[in-house]
Amino acid sequence: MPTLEALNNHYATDSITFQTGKGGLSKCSISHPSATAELYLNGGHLTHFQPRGHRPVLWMSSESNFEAGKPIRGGIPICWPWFGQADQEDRPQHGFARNRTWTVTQSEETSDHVTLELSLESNDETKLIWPHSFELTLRFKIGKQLSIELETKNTSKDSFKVGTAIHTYFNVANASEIELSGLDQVNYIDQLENNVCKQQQGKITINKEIDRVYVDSGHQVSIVDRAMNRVLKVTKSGSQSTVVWNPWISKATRMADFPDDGYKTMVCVETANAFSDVREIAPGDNHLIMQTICVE
Ligand code: TA6
Repeated sequence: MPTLEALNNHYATDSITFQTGKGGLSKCSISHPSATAELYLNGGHLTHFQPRGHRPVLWMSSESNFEAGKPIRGGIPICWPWFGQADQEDRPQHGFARNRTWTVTQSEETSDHVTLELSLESNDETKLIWPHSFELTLRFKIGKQLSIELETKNTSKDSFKVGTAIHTYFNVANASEIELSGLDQVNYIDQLENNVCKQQQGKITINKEIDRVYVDSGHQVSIVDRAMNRVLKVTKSGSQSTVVWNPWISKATRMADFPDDGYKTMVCVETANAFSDVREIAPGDNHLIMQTICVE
């Protein structure tokens, strides 16, 4: 694990610095004329994004763990190489990429944005959890808008299948007052009703727990937040499944790293390769999945 001095010598710019963050974890702080942001190397986890002149775009839990090897609650967890429960008891939900320390490989600054690239490669430890060789590259482009790209390269001799979610927690004024548009008439799997398949009728509103995987959908999703006087536009590529989640009251109280009233000010809209949208990657091939967030 490189020291902060080494990270700053190699990758600091006028707007990018590396510091000790919460829990003593290494973090990258970005303060650019176009936006501010924060990213923890634990999980390659973006915990803050705020374009100049706007309120923070990402929701963060005040009760989150900040401990190496544990997922951070809020921001943008990277769920990989599976979405949801693993097929084996002793494997972590949503894969292990969000629990590993990533390596910074590139940084760049221009007048309108900064880019940061991190990597995660297979090793003996990861192979005990998931017996494949891989190279993951995570690219952030941070400016007036935010894009997150995850590239999976199969460096094995055999094909493998990956499930993924760019599991973004959005900050909203009041979850019960927002509307999500863009998924009208799209089929979804309701994870709260034994994964029964339903069809979305009109805009999505939230007044109870919601946990849905919209399938066969490359659509843009707009989070209309009138109370905050903004629309968050979520577009994507490399994904045909979109997850929408809010734990609401009882699930929020059951999560130790989630404040009891946290459900009121967040909604997850996740760009995924989930369920039938998992991707098979042949030896030497790669798969790119990307989410872009614009604030209007
Ligand atoms: O966002 C969909 C989901 O699979 C929900 O079912 C909920 O479990 C959420 O992810 C959070 O999962 P986590 O493992 O981060 O607690």
